[in-house]
Amino acid sequence: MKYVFDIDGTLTPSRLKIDSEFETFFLEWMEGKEIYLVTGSDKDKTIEQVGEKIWTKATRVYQSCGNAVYENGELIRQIDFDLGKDLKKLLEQFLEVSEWEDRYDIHIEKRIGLINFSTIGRTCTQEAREKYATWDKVSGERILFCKLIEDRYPHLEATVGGQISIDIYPKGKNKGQILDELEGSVSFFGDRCAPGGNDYPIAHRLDYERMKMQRMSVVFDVEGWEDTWNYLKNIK
Ligand code: M1P
Repeated sequence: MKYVFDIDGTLTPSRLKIDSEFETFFLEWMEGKEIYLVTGSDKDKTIEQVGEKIWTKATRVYQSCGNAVYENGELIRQIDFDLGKDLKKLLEQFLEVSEWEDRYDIHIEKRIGLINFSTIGRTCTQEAREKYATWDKVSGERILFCKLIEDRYPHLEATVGGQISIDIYPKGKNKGQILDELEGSVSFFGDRCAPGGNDYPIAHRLDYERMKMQRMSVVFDVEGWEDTWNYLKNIK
């Protein structure tokens, strides 16, 4: 069995460090198992969150939704994706029309194979982040922006990942792509498994392949890292 874990909201609170007791448990739990991490985030932020030990102990780490792949701490593969002038203009228009007023820096972040966009800005405080996330649930801003991007650029995909931002990448270059190189049974843990979430492509593909009897799989649609921990206590 291969175990695949999303990070924000699944192994850690969104954009925060892993709980230290859970870290100790998880490091022991990883022993002798094939563990894969997949996140929209980049390497530095992931290490900041789960720590170097978990990051290097994992069999493979898929950063930027699988568009930058690391093994034993080494980058083994990546795809390029440039923010064109036209998309940049559209994202700037989003910043102009958004009704969210409390703004910070870094609205457009270029990562390997992925662009991360946030109205509030990546440097926002934890408190502002929580407020935006609550407002976004009601206003549906991020879902709307994703739809507008996909309608205008059919060759791109935009998904809601964590609390404040959206991830944009070439169509098909989503988390589901990692299954192309993972043969056999897979257990996946993610907190954004509903349509529009960045765990959906992998959860949906696993469900589909299970129904078609092409692969054995279990999808754990978790409500947070505590939920993941509870499931793992029963998996030896
Ligand atoms: O891994 C989930 C998401 O985590 C962050 O989201 P946010 O800052 O919106 O909470 C980002 O790194 C995002 O790219 C990533 O998908």
